[in-house]
Amino acid sequence: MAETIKNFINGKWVDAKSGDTFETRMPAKWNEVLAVVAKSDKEDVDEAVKAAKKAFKKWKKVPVAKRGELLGKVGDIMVERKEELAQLMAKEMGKIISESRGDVQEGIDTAYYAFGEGRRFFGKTSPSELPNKINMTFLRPIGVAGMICPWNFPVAIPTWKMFPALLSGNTLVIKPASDTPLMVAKLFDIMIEAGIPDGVINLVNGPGSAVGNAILENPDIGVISFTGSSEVGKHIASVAGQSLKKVSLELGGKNAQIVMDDADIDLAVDGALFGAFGTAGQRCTATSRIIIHEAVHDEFVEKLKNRAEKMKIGMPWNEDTDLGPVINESALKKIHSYTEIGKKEGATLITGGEQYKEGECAGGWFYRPTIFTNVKPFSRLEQEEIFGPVLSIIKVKSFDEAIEVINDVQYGLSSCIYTKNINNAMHAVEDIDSGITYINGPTIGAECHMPFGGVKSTGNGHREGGWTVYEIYTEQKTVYIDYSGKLQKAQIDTSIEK
Ligand code: UN1
Repeated sequence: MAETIKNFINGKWVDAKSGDTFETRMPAKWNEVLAVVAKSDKEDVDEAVKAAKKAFKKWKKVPVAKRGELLGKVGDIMVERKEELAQLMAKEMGKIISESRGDVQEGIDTAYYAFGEGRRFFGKTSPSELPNKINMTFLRPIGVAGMICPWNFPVAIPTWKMFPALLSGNTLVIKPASDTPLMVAKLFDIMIEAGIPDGVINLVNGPGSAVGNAILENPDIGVISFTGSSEVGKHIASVAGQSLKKVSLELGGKNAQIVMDDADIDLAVDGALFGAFGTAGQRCTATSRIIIHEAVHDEFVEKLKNRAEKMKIGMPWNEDTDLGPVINESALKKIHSYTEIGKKEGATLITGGEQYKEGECAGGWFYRPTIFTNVKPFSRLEQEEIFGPVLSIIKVKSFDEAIEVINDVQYGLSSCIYTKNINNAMHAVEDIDSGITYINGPTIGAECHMPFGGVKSTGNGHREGGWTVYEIYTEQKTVYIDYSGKLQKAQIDTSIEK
């Protein structure tokens, strides 16, 4: 039986005003309809924003420690329901079950981090340049936050956006990805159960063209958070710029793993397999390129190919499955188009390169783990984000050449280097143009309490995660307190009393 997913506006589950709906299906079994979802448009968004704007007046007055306690409770309920959420995610998004559990865990971690922040929502104090005067800052919420979410982390990413926004005292309107509305609806059930007041959290389902754009254009939304492609990110920044909204963008990646001649090759192969084929390559942080020293190229490639070919492709909810489906047919077609592009560009396809249709996998969108060698820098295969289980291997002669190749792309999210040489490792930290660099670990696996984001076309300078996400959802208030009892003029009263 398909679930029905409504919108949640002003404390009530409601249909889209138009009464329209759309269906979601399982990536692993496309014949099965999983949910019938409210298909909303501008009218629904505007009503949600109205409710959020009204609720903001009260919510911002709830002490931040109390808001934190509510989010702690959200975390507790998520712990209780972790397995149920993970099983549902494997169905809805197709993520293999161990990684689905990890996705929910990342949401739990984010809730508990916000809980802690509720007791240390610090401003700064500073002495004044004048006597008998002190200066300080406070953090204030912005107002209504608009959130537009991707499907690849159906729990973690919505929590990265919602929990810090709520802790900071904002109310919100969120649009889940059209492929994964069920997980966000379940998160809403949990937040309602925890006692988040009516109007504070609002959920509007529907296509980006209608719901997303209505969020961008609504004048009462003060801050927008978006995770998705760089192309859509540019559109968002330009529309939201018209009303001077604050915008936080987490966009594309073309992440690479460098493997040096002194690396532990088995460890580097482990990292590449997890980084490239974990979540079927559908992470912003996925390893899309291996940049490898020629001295260890052949050994690495042989080991990687063997391991990739042994990966068990299957239903994502089975414990022994290594690789699940990709999200939908158009994703599969896009991924396959890069196999064709790679062949035309003269790269060597050593394994994969086709849809996997054996047994019950025939009913879903499965793609074999795909590896190309002899990939040339500046080819499309090497430059463009694919968002699937396709890995390009580029041979280099030196560390310096590896750094040049890794940086010669428009993106800069994650990166890693496998080496035993501390000097190489530290030069990589300094010289790779990316927001994240791992030493002797894969490009995926960011932890919720650390800043997350990238440079160049990967974003616009904000960082989700950690303490930095709170900068997105707050404004600074600077306060000067003069206890001299007389008019003191900054910049003018400069003499020192003798
Ligand atoms: C993403 O793909 O946008 O670092 C997020 C990781 C995960 C988060 C990825 N913790 O791979």
